[in-house]
Amino acid sequence: MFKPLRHTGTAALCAALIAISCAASAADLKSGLKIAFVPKQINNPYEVIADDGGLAAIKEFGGVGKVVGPSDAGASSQVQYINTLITQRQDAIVIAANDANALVPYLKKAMGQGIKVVTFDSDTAPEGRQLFVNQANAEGIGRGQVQLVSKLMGGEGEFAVLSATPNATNQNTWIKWMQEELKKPEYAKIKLVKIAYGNDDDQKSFVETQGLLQAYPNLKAIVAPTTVGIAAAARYISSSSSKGKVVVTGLGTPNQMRAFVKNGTVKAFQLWDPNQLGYLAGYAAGALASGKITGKEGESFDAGKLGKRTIGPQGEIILGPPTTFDASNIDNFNF
Ligand code: RAM
Repeated sequence: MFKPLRHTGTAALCAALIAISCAASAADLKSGLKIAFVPKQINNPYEVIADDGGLAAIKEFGGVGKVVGPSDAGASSQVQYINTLITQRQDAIVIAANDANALVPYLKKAMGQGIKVVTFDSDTAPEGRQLFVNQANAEGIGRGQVQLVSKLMGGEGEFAVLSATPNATNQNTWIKWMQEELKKPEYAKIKLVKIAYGNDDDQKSFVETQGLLQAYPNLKAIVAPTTVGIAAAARYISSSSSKGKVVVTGLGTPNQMRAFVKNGTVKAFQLWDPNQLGYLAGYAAGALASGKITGKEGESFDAGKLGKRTIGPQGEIILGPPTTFDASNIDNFNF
């Protein structure tokens, strides 16, 4: 009896050792890399999930990760954090940019000192970073939002967009693609009447929702391509006389939207897994700071549980297509 037991123990130990060495050699990154995540704002639940994914990736490859950033989604508020990270000689900065251009000089300064810069979620102009880890194809997100709202509105009526900040690179790009999609003849009876900005601030987004309903009495839908905006709009509408009359859709986290789907305020919305977005960005930063990649199109790197990923045009890496959530599948998701 002793022998087989000892045998099993050895086998288990070998398996464990193989697992450890495989994990270490999978990405084969430098150990002890200092990588800092700078979200759009630290108190946004979406950004928190993404940052946690980044920290998990950094831990996997033996780096030292941290998250620093402002409590408002402003570009000037991010500058002081970038400057401090430069002084601290981080190996990489992973940032969700609150403006496409305003941060570029500071990020250029970081790169000039050998710090690798990765944008994720919201990009800068390409000269401000070496890589952009995008949640999904921007054109697909924008067109997809119009396709979804059109379906929910029955193909006709007025709708408004409740966005994040006026300078948010990601929302502005998605809105541009929404407007492009709206040019198609099948949307001839749909009209985008207003783009409002809730600044990814819950209270402001709530008040903007109220303002839209007052200003546009015939409004049939609000599309909020921001997790903060959609949750605030749904909360306002769920306890107003517009419930059941005005469609609320956009991009939201299943955990924030679940109650509104269950109470009938929201029929369907979309998103990707923010944790995977941060995780992918963490690995991209690790690969860059280890000299495995330089940011050129066609280079590949190991992204842990997400497998091998390849850099596309203009240093962009795409996580994957979004998911549409509704009453039939929302309980399969927990983020
Ligand atoms: C908000 C932020 C973020 C965006 C999501 C969908 O949390 O604006 O940048 O990607 O919504």
